Amino acid sequence: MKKILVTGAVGQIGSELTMELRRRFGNENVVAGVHRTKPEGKLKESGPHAAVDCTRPEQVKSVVEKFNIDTIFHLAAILSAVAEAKPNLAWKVNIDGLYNVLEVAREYDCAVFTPSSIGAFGNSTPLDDTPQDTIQRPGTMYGVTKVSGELLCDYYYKRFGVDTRGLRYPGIISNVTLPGGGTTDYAVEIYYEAIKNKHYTCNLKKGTYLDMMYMPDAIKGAIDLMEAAADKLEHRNAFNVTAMSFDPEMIAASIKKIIPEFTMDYKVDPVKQEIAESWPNKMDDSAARKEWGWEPQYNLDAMTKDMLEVLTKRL
Ligand code: AKB
Repeated sequence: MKKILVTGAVGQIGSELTMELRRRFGNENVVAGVHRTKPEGKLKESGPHAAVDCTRPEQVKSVVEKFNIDTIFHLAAILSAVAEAKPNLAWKVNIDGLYNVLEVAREYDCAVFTPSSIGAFGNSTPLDDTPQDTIQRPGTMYGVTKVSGELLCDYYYKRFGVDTRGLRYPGIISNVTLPGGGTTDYAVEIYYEAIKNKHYTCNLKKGTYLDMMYMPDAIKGAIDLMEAAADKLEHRNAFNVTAMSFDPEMIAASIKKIIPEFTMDYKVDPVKQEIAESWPNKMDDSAARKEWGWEPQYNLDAMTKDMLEVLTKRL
């Protein structure tokens, strides 16, 4: 990785991944690809940025050419709840956008990281210890695009030799940029509300277990995978990765250890609830551990402590 482009660089993962890549590979070597939202603050000042709408192939191509890019972290995507509301947009961004990126990568010999998700699974997938290789019949547009994306990336590797790699991310919890329109967003919002109001109204039911991960682990995982020895990778594009599994009661209990007066009630969003129930309770990520040394650092209480410290200072 010498010259890197991050699409979706102002998004939840992109805003932090771009800064970490700049820290490791040099500010001038990491281009923040931005679309509607313009970069601000350190993200804008610390390195180059360029307009990249992944649905416009000529724009992707011209940025890759101009900056001599060799690695693309393709993060621009529509998340699960928005994808259910706007399936047409989800297809355009998540599939046509990925196709455009892969075509440019083929032409310019770039490696490509693409996040898949727990959303790539569905009701017929085993919910507990979800195997690396298992049934994938998701019933959401997000899931359809994620499974198709995994297959498309495999195809570009096998057919054209493009160095494609990817992770099946669980819900990502972070404190820099809010997620936009996912089913797991509650696990981020709860910390902000705990600080601001000492109360949170949760939109998923008690007992809804989902895999989750703190942002530093998500970023380290993406970079470690891209730096892993190619000959060790069997599952290039769709590694199960998880750091913890919890339900709303467990995250609330973890917050209560630090803010005892915190309370939570429920107002369930039926769309998000249905999506969440079709996703694994807990994935088996042993293939990632074995093939490239995946090992998360944060469990629920360590993440809660850090989230509350950071957000207390800021809010
Ligand atoms: C979402 O909830 O849509 C995402 C995901 C798990 O892929 N956070």
